[in-house]
Amino acid sequence: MGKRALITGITGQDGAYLSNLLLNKGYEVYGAVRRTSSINTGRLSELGILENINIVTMDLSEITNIQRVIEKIEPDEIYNLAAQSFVQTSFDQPIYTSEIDAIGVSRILEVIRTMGGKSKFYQASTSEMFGKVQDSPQNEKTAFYPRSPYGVSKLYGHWMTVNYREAWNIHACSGILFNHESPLRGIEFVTRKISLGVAEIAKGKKEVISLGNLNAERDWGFAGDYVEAMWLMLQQKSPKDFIIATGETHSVRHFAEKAFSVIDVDIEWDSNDDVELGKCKKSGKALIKVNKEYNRPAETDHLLGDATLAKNEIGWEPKINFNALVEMMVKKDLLRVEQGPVWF
Ligand code: NAP
Ligand code: F7E
Repeated sequence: MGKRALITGITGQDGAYLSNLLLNKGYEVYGAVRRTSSINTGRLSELGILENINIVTMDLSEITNIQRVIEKIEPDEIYNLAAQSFVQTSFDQPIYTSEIDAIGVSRILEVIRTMGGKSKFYQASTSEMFGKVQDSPQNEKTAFYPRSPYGVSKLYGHWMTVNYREAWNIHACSGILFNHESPLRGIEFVTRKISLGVAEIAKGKKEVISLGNLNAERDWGFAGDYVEAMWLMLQQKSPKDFIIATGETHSVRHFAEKAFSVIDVDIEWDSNDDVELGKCKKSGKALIKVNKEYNRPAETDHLLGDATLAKNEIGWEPKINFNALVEMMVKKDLLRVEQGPVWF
């Protein structure tokens, strides 16, 4: 019989791609879903895998719930992808974010420890832990300096993972993943907000996309590539943490230009007024408008990852580059807008 994996956050972007990967590898996949009033398994349905997953109810705020689920399944591998993952929201809901993204990790680790430490554990750590970057590019030795309650909470989860590995000999590791995107990305994140906005503008369903800080730089990769790194990390003989990134950085401004180029629109920037605009070069029509309300109280200005260690030790490398990623996202949203409705 194949291995058993438990994935928390299975309804999210990464949960969908990781489930697909593990099912293809012959795993029995258990997906932890928290109770919501609306159905949110749309990503799993879009990949055509919902029927192949054993759905279990589990919320990271409830330790007895976590314990019962893990005791029942006895998973070989646990991938902890569940989180309040939107940085902007973490400024409004810092305590809830800590409860899930920080203490939630301790809850799972405690259950694994209590059960004798048999399940391997993957923690979804993040480049947001580098925040105000102390060095560039960032690698496994770069000092952390988180800039949001999300980043701070994830840093706690990261160090707890390291500590349970060192103190209790649990096969636990933390993947420090840089931003990864896809057509399954939530619409609140900037890349998907842009790809969907471009598609809606192309189909005459929207006039303008409102964005915040256009100059923020991110190392954007494809989520489908990144879940492979998660699996590879749990296949190591001895657990270790890795940076997962493309080694390229682009600004939000550049992402937007590239996305519009997919529908053959060239953007020129007009910052003469108070409000910066991105205009169609041909028609002069404003298609992007800067709205400072999207600015964050503290920003992560620049991220650029160095994944050399992952390449050398677990043989991981990204396959999809920046241009291909942008194109994939815009093209998928063009189809969705045409066929409607777009609901994740
Ligand atoms: P996502 O799409 O926002 O998915 C987050 C998942 O967590 C959803 O399934 C959500 O369930 C679940 N969740 C939230 N609160 C929960 C709770 N209290 N109990 C149980 N489940 C809960 O995030 P993603 O992009 O797939 O990212 C996966 C993980 O990697 C997250 O931990 C994220 O912080 C981390 N990460 C992401 C990136 C990236 O660029 N994508 C980079 C580095 C690290 P609902 O569907 O019910 O909301
Ligand atoms: O913002 C700027 C914004 O929300 C990226 C999560 O998966 O990756 C993600 O966090 C940048 C920021 O992602 C808008 O200020 C401009 O500088 O897409 P984002 P994020 O904050 O980088 C990390 C690695 C994670 O771990 C997180 O879970 O874009 N930006 N204008 C905007 N951002 C948004 N959302 N909306 C705008 O209108």
